[in-house]
Amino acid sequence: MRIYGDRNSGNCQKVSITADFLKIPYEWIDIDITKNESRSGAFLRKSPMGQVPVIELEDGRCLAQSNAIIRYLAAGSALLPADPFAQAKIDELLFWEQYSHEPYVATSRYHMVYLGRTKEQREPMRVERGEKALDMMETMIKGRSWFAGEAMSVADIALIAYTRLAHEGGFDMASRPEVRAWIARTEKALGLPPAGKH
Ligand SMILES: N[C@@H](CCC(=O)N[C@@H](CS)C(=O)NCC(=O)O)C(=O)O
Repeated sequence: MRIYGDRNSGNCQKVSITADFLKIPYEWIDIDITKNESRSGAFLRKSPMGQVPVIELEDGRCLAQSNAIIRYLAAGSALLPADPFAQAKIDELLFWEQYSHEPYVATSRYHMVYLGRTKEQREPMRVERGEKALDMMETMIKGRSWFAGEAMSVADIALIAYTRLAHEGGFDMASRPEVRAWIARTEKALGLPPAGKH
């Protein structure tokens, strides 16, 4: 399998974290999004969506969208239980992450890390909604170890990717002790070095 990605992108990190945890071998192909490499003709033939991550299987089939990819990689493993309702509860969080979290937390980070904006130059609407998403996580994880079910799942991987990097987007996690404890727990379970200030 090949993973086309940008190492600094949380969406791409979801894929390498899942593959590493499940010991799925892969070749990593760097795509520099700042040079529009995901919009080249060769890349668009793999995925017309023109974004990373994309995986390419040995038979040439390609799959885009980080959460679709990690769900595919995790099929049959402990990260994705077989029970349909348990899977749907995981999907609930994967969709929520993409609609209510990533566009605000990840994009604010993108503006600061990739575009070099200051914290003050972030878009107020994204900051407000990002803060709301992080508060929602604090509520959801209270009294639980993992976001879905009784064990770590792909939902935790999808959510940790940008949450552990939220400080790089100007978000202060001090008022979210439950989320900080979950980040530490999940990083440990995944064998990840701590991402830092949370
Ligand atoms: N919903 C997509 C989002 C992918 C995405 O936004 N990728 C960014 C990097 S994090 C990208 O490729 N940006 C370059 C571009 O859009 O040209 C996913 O979860 O994979």
